[in-house]
Amino acid sequence: MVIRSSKRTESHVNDQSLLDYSKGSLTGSIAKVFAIYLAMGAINAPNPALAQEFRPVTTRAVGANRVSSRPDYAHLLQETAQANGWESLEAVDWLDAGVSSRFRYELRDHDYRTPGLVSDDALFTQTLVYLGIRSVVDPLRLAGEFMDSRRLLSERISIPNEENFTEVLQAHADLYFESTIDGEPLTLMAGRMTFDAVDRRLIARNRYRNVINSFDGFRARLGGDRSPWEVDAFALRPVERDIDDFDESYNSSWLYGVTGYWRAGSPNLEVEPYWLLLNQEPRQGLPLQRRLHTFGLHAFGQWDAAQWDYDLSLVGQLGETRNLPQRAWAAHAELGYSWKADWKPRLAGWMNYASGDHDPGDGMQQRFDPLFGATFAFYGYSGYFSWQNIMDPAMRFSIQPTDRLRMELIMRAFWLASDQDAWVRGLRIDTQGDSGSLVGQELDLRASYAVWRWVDLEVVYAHFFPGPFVANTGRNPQSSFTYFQATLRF
Ligand SMILES: [Ca+2]
Ligand SMILES: [Ca+2]
Repeated sequence: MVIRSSKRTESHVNDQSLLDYSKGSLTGSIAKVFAIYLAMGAINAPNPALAQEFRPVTTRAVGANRVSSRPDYAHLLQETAQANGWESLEAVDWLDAGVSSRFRYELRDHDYRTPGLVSDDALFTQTLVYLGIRSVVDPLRLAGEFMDSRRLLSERISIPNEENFTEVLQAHADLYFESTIDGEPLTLMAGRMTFDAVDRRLIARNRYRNVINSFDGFRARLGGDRSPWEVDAFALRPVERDIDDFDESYNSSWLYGVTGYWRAGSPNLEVEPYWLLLNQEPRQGLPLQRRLHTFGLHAFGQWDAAQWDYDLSLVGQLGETRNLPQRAWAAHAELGYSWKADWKPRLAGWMNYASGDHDPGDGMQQRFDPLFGATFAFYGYSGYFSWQNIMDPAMRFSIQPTDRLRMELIMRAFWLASDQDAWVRGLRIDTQGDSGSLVGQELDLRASYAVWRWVDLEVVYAHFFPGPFVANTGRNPQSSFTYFQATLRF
């Protein structure tokens, strides 16, 4: 990963210098342009394949890099065999396989997500097994993923986001065509699937959360992760989680979407427009009615030899929730600077905004709905916030002292976007708006270490400092959250 990103920077610098050369040469003689062009060609000549390969940059915003289909712990068995010297398996070039086993011990002191501000500890386990078959009966491909998520040592009531026993997380059949329009691949998928869309703020394959979102239905992808452009369209039923029984989806709830990815402007500008429609009819067990159009634009890029980076997201939402008309919006704006030093230091500042309900009596819902988005890295490790009714500026400093070690420090502050609407995850509201809007501040620390190729260790500490809104609406002790995590991959 590290090697790849530094390669990207290098090739980008080369592209830029090529550009500068040709720009400067426009004012000079044609012969000079031609000579430089020949010289560049000669330099690139030893490895034309590398020079031609398009490697768009990915965003540096925390948590916003998507995994579009196969989970990151799964690999082509041939590659795994070569890396480990398993000669008997080196010919297996048609099977993707992987096992991930994660153990996380969590300590919570005054958990604001519970009415009694419970202090508790828990051990979370998550086992994932992935198998994918490709290029045996092409264009037909098959993929399946098993998930087992458990919570031990805790006396709190069971939560479907934390526990789900022996579940089918993915099971889909694909038709894969290597080269279609403009030479781009086309993938038609049907079945149960997980994936990240755009910047993961509205549809995500969860990384921190012990139980992962999945969907049943159809998806068509034209283009791949490194294509200059890609269109991804889907019609899916969100899977409803059941701790003991098999999860199911229902015809009363459908999520439709079209997302576009334009990467030709890499590294300076990549643009991702999208439209999503969630149509959820009330039914027993899930009484919430929602019919929401969510549309937006995500843009990111780097400049100045990749030292500066930015990430912008702007989203509108129209429709209805609980039969009330809904008008809401949300945004994220981030700017980062990376120093050219061995420790790869980066300093970033950002603002998250999501509208809240202005007035409980105006017959309209203005609180943004984050759909199926991730929250952990975006809005604080404590898990007290999501992309609804917040104004959340943050500063982050990160370093990478070695290829294996990453450390970060994030300072965040949270205001209610509307002081008449709820601190949603804190389960508190003052509909009069007399309790102020500053909910509090959070300090997040994280260190992760790759012990060797099979094992990752991670430590997180988060401290929450409650503000006036918390003091004016009930008990207001400081709160902390710590975890130790080990992930084993095979
Ligand atoms: Ca289940
Ligand atoms: Ca309202």
